Amino acid sequence: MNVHRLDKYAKSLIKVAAGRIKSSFTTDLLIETKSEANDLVTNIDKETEQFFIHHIKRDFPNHRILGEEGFGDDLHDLEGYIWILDPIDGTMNFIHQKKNFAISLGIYKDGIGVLGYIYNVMEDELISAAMDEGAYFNDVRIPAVKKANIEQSIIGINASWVVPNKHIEHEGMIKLLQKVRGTRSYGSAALEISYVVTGKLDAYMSMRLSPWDIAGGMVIAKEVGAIVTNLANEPINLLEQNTFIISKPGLHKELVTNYIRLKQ
Ligand code: 2AM
Ligand code: CA
Repeated sequence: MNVHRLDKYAKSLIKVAAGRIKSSFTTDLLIETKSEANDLVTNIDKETEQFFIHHIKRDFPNHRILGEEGFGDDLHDLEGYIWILDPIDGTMNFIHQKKNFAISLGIYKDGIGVLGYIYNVMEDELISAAMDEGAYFNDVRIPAVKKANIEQSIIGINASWVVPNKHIEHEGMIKLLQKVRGTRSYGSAALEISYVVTGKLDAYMSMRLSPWDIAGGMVIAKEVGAIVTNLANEPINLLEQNTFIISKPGLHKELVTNYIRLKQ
């Protein structure tokens, strides 16, 4: 398999899928809930995933697909080529704001990240990376992330972790808020990861992300020297949900050891 050809193919599929998503704005959205009232999915999430799968299965019949909406394969291992896809990351933003959502895609071979993409559809910003070949913002090479320190950092976190909750000791989050320069929450894990790899955020963390939220971002992170682990400072498992942190160097260890106390 020629990686450059696969890269060109994946990019073109992403751009065509994005065009279809934009065209959908003229039609009524069909909105449903999944695991809970605020876990949303639309007909466009589903149609976009099916669009990818139709083309991948036709052109790469032995590749497998792990997609958020479940139209892909039922995976129990990471052997061979696997496309890990979130057709719309930030579905709530897609519905409410018609912006601030991304197509997130990672292509893995035997569990190793080969190609990664995060496409901010409405801004036409494609962050991409190929293993050992660096990361790009559209066609411009992204430099390695710089070392950060906690006092001067902007951290992506969700406000719900700062009040008592079942996942994390919120006192640690309050302590963090008082220490950092600022916090942000954008409502799309893939976009927040893209902001860390391009230096706009210094770290981003989440209590529960699925493989498709992070698979593309992990390939990109590696190419720019951003650190990715779960919140217990262990490697991510792409076959299950994980807690998650991506950080510039200089921050990661301090965040996971001094501020994050998981409850489970
Ligand atoms: P989604 O829009 O594809 O559902 C919102 O803070 C971020 O968390 C989004 O990237 C969103 O992805 C993701 N997310 C929302 N609910 C989730 C859930 N139940 N499990 C995993 N990720 C979730
Ligand atoms: Ca999604």
